Amino acid sequence: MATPLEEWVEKAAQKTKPKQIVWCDGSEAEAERMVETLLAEGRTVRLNERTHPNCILHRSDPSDVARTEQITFICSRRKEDAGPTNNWMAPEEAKQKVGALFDGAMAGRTMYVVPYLMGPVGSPMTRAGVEVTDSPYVVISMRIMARIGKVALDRIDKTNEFVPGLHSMGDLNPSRRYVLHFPEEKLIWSIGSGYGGNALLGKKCFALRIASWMAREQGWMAEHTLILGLEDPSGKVSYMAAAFPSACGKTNMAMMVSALENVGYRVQTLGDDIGWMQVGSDGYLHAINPEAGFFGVAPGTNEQTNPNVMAAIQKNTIFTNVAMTGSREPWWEGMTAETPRDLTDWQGNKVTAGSKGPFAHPNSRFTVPAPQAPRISPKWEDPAGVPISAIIFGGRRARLAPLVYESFNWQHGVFVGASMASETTAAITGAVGVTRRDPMAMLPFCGYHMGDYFQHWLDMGRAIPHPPKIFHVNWFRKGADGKFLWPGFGENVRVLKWIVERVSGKAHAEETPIGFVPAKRALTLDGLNISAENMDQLLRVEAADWQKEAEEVGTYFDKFGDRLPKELRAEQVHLSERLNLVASAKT
Ligand code: OXD
Ligand code: MN
Repeated sequence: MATPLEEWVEKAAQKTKPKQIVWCDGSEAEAERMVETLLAEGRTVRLNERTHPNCILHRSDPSDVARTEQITFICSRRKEDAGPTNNWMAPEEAKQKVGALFDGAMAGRTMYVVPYLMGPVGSPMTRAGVEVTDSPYVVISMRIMARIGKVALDRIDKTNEFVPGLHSMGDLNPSRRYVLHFPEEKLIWSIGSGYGGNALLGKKCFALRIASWMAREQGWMAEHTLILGLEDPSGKVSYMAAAFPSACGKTNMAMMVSALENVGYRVQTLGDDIGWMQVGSDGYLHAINPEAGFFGVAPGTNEQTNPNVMAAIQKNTIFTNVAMTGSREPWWEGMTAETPRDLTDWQGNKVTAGSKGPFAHPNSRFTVPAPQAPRISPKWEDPAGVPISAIIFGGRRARLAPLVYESFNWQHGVFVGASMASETTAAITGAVGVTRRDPMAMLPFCGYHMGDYFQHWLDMGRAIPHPPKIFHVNWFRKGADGKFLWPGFGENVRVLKWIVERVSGKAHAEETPIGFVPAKRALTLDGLNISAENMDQLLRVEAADWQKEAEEVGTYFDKFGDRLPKELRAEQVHLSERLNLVASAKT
């Protein structure tokens, strides 16, 4: 008798009509065959075997270079369950409309069946998925980003539980491109794109949108967070999860080379994009990284900003849409001060004297196995996960937010996350510096009504006997001269040190209307050349600016109607009141 998995694959094949079906085992030999296929297709080249062994460069279709939020839908039965922050399509309509595009979509192509695990083998937090796809690029990318093949099949055979995902490149026409999630069925359909976040269905589609829905049903959390450990001089490691919007430096922070290494503070990497968290038997919130690799943005990455990732991507790495030097090495803007001569751009064209950059696509990527990170934590695959002491929210705020502040308690911390915002960069939209609210960095990834998501956070707080403390950081505050006040990167460890010392009750802080900021001299600044004036500006809380912010947050919250938890409205009102008190004390 056919298993549920075999039946589902059979049905997918009847619809898409591939010429053959290949079940993937995840082996090296299989990956090599996929690479050969890609090379023959002409959009992929091998890189320099001596400097970059087992590395390839894949050039995607020029219309298919980024995650596309406009064509991403939550197809819940009731529209209100998708909420005001998601696109919604009725499940029957979606099945009809997009089902028609899948009809015969794989004719003449091979259908690859990729069973995969999100999470370490043997962890109770791990979940299984199966992606069928007609893209060999997707197969080899999934092989890095998830645990694929026999380990996953073994688990599915035992449990018959898996999240099915149907993917086809379709005809790559943007007007026939859709990424659909059916949360009640726990099903994903994606057609018309081969790009990471749209096509590697284990990542954003499963591990965030579908998983966030599952997590609410099952009492856990699926979040857009990096996970890192900070080792102190005694060897004790404290673990933290940090949620920042895309392009705010999660990969750099997760792989940071600490500026305080010489005094015994080292950063260990566990994950750079997604954290699944559950209350452990010890009463702490435990996190696993469901992924097995890093799919990072290449431009701007260099020996100064992220030496660890530069070391990691020397072998076994898939580069997508980067430029290539004359000696077949990958290159992107920001890697070196000078643009190399004899460069080929991300579309495969020779760069000539008149060519205009950027030569690597601004969203070009590396896909690298996590164990290649030089400081990968010995616990990164621990089935029990790691206990989280601090959750950190953050964004890009040129003016408003101090370098770091601590929320008063869990409920206030949820308010801090819910009201989080980041200024857009030129790379994201035309309008630079526009503040976009991005609650918990989940705006494009929460698979259900955001008001219910806030409620789930509040409920989780009550369910965790030893909840993490919640902080907010801002590496991007600027002075009057328009320059960043804080050097960032490896120096950020100074802030992490303060956070850990707050958790253990050792560090001093000053109470402000928005939360606790470091007291004078509470941050370790030894060896850092920064003026007292800059430090003052970095930690300043301007009541008038924050009053405006509180009002804007109030208006933003109106969007969630009666699904906004009343506790969050109360937090917003209390913030205004505290700010008023400070203002009236001054006059
Ligand atoms: C990502 C994103 O690719 O958040 O991780 O867009
Ligand atoms: Mn991300």
